[in-house]
Amino acid sequence: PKKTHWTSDITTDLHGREVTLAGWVWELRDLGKVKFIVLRDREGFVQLTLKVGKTPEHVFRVFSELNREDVIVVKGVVETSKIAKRGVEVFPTDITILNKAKPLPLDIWSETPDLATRLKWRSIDLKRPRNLAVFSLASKILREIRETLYGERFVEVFTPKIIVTSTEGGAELFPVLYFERVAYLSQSPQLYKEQLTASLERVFEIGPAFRAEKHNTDYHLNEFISVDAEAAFMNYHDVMDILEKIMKRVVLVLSENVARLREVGLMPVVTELDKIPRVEYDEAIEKLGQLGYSVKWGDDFTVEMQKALMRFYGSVYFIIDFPASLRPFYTKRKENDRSESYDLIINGIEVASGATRIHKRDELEEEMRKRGLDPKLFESHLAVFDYGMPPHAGFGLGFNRLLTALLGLDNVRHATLYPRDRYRVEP
Ligand code: AMO
Repeated sequence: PKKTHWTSDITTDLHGREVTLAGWVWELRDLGKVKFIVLRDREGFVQLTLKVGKTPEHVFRVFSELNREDVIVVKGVVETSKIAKRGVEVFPTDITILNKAKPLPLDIWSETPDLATRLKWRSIDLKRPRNLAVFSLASKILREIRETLYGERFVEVFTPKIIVTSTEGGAELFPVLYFERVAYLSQSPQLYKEQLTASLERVFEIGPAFRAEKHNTDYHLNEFISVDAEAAFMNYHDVMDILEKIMKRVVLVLSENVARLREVGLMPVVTELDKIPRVEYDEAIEKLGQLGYSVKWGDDFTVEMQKALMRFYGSVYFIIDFPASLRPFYTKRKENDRSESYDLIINGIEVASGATRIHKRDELEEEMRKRGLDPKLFESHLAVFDYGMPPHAGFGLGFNRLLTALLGLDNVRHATLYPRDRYRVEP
């Protein structure tokens, strides 16, 4: 039997229509002559009502066998109702059990067990309405990001995840045995995306990035989804303009979905976004000084500081022109030891970072040496710069962090289907 409708499609407009639904038994209530099944699917819930005299006898027999989380297909007729949630219910004419479920090892109905227990049983935990809302939204946001980038004439690419050189600092690499040699899991598509600007001009990639960060914080994963973009003939302000376009569309999607999100207890950041402030690093230090933080020039900001800056700039802002020493070797310098770089901060969390890049081979080599990196190890990358490398700029946006920040979650693991951290490689 084919699923003709999702629970969210069942509205009063369908009064009198026959539908076929499929999903899971969320709740069973037996009031004698009237019995209720609350059916869940990804999109929400709908009430199925069984009434003596109205509902066929064989449907009652199926009801008596049902447990919560059994998988069922239901054929029935939609009717408007004064008492049912959302003003609509379905009177089943047939129910088929596709699979039985044992009692669940954790409560998904009323309690919220601790995160460790939930992650241990992650597939079951994902049935929780809040998680369904988070990950349905995640997909919608990804679509907006892709659409925006397509609109700006970017092409989507895939670069290798097995690599030989570090891009974001050597200490955070996971080694892998690659036949007779050691290779590493990619920390970022940085070098490939830059190389591709010399041919495809504007590229983006959405894929996993691996970081062997030892510290186990609320905002760090060892594998996260990175949205990387890189464009020839652009500088950092041009790519910030693109991030701004992305953010405007993302915030719009959030506001379209705000009802469902609030229903499951989430407090999304929905602010009017016009121009996202671009705050110079030096100014941020000064403002933090006013608030009593003593930050030395050359220090990075903490989450606490970034949250404090929201007082001046709202919940979404860029910090720009970081000291060059704080940024990776490929970042273009500007005067006074600053760089053409930026971070995007949402709700105090660094969600993206990017820069104009160096496109001259000799400058790039010099920056490598300054950071103790041996240019010889980067020969295959550097060679590309000899044959027509355009000026270019880009960003890397942490998708799990973006969700975390937008939804006001307290841990990035809530925005990750199957988190990988220091103590978790399963499930
Ligand atoms: P960076 O290292 O700042 O820059 O990473 C870019 C963005 O990725 C996210 N992120 C993480 N998310 C979860 N867990 C982690 N361990 C983690 N590390 C990073 C953050 C961060 O802002 N190549 C550059 C980007 C560029 O310049 O284009 C880079 O990787 O949201």
